[in-house]
Parts: sequence; structure tokens; C-alpha cells
Amino acid sequence: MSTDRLVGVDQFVGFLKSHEKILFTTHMTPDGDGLGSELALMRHLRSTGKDVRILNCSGVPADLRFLTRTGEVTTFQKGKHEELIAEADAIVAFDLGGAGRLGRMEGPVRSSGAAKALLDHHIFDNDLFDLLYVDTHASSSAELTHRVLLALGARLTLDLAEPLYVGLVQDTGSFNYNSTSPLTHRLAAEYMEAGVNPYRIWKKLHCQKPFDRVRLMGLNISRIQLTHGAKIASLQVSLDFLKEHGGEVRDAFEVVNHFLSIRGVEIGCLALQIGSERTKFSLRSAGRHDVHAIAREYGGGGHRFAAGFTVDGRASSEVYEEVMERLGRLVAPDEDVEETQPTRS
Ligand SMILES: [Mn+2]
Repeated sequence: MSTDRLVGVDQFVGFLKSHEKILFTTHMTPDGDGLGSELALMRHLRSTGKDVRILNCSGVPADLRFLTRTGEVTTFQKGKHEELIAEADAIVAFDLGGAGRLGRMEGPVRSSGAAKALLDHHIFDNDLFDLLYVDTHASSSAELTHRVLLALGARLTLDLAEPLYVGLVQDTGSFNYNSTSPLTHRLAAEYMEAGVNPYRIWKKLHCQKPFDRVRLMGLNISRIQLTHGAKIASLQVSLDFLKEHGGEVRDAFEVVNHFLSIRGVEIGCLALQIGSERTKFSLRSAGRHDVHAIAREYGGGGHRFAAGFTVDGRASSEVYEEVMERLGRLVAPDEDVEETQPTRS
């Protein structure tokens, strides 16, 4: 990451204050963290009279729609919204990861003359932004957005607390991942004091699945393979298969959470074929192996123990075998390492 553009919260707040017409965005298929951060900060800034608007490259997923109100989120349409991007004074991306995750908006954002800032907790190489408010130790973008709101002197009302709570819950795996800290619990307590009802949120996030999606989850789980001495769990699935069973891209990614629930598994690998020569990978590590390093080699990023990347222009099965081979080397028993060491003469 280019550290010369890294800034602290005060400079990020200065950036927000010095622009009037600001466009917020987040990564494709937004999650609760990206969307929650956008919503909380937009609601506060709008209340101070700023012209802020959210324009995302893909629509709000059904399970997060309860967070949004009419007119708050616009989904980018080619030929219709380029002007919004070109006319903004400033563009702020939340929770983005790589610029490629802007999807169809990447081109228009690149060519826009707007000042560009990023608020993020992912590790990614990023040339798109003038200013990076990035803290890879933060549990979530919501946590960083909370800091920004504090620096702006915002009062934490329910309409800010609820989206932030959803971001926090999703990115800590409901306060289970190792990103969970005393701070994340303190923030959750603050959000509850502001009126957030965890039971209501849990019902909205986890108890609204169409039957097809639950069945598809079962199909996907039943196709998980264990290899490399049962240390690697992997799933190869195609978008066609998901669609055939009433699903979409995100259904495959939900399986990723199940890899590490298997005893003895150290690494999980999802390969989702989304075109004849386009494959999306999602890697998870149980904490021993740095999978981010591998994602990075393929132009992706994320976190040490949860990372992803997309490979274009190569047959899916070929890339899958190559990636599995790389992962296999990570989990190989130490004896193999010793064998490669020089022997005493
Ligand atoms: Mn996040």
C-alpha cells in the first residue's frame, strides 16, 4: 500500500468538510459493512446540509434492504449515471478493497476529475485514490466510520447506529472472528443504547432466506472436497450451477463460512467460475497460514486470513489446480521443508 497517501481521521474529516458535492460508493454486491458505513455517514452529513449521495455499482441485497430508505441508494446504470460521477467534487469509497471491485463504475470513477478518498480496512494496492484512510487493524469499515462520526461531532442516533451495528456484526462474524475486541463490544453496547435491537437485526439478516437458497447451500456443502490430508476444504462451482438452482454469486460465497467449521481444516478455497475464462477465488485460513499473500500474487487482496482474487483469461480448472497446489505447499508437513534444507557434509 502506498503509505504516502495514508491519512488519519482528522485529515479524512478535513477532506469531507472541504467538499460540497460528495458521492459515496462501495464494492460490488455490497455487504452490511460497506453499505452500513455509507448510510451512517451520509445521513449525518446530509443533516449538516451537505449534498451527499450513494451510487453503488450493484443493488442492495434483499437482506439489507431494511436498512435503506427511499431515495438513499442509487444503483449505477450505464449511460444514465456517468454524469453524477463526473459532476461530483469528491468521491469516497467505503470498504472497497481493490479498485476492480467498483465493477462497471471503475472506468467512470477513474476518468472523473473529482478528488477521491478511500475509507477501508482491507489490504490492497490502490492507485485510484488521492487519500487513504485505511486501518487494517480495524474490525470493520463501520468502526472507522464511527471514528469519523465522532470527529465530526455527530450524535449517535438510531439511524446511524443501526447500519453501523450491521457492519460490525457482519465483519466480526457476530463477534466471533479474531477481529473482535473489547472495542467492538463497546461499540455494540453504544449502538444498543442508541436503540438497536440485536434480535430484530439477526432475524432480518439470517431468517429471511428463500427456501431455494437454503437448499442450494445444502447442495454446495455436499460438494465440498477435503484434500491434502484433510487440511484443505475446497469447492469448485459455476455460476450456471447456482442459477440452475435459483441462486446467485453470493450463495457460493456463503459456503466459504463452512470450510473452517470442519475439524482439522486449515485452509478453505472457493473457486467460482463466472465465465468461460473468469474465475473468482475466495480463500480462508484458520489462522496458521497467510492466504492474503497468495491472493496478492493474483492481483487480489483482503486480510491475512480471508482474501480473494479474480483470474481472467485462463481456464477455470487449470487455475484451480494451480491455486490448490500453492495452498498445498502451505499446509505441507514440516518434514518436506526439512528435506529441502542443505544437508551437512
Ligand atoms: Mn468490511
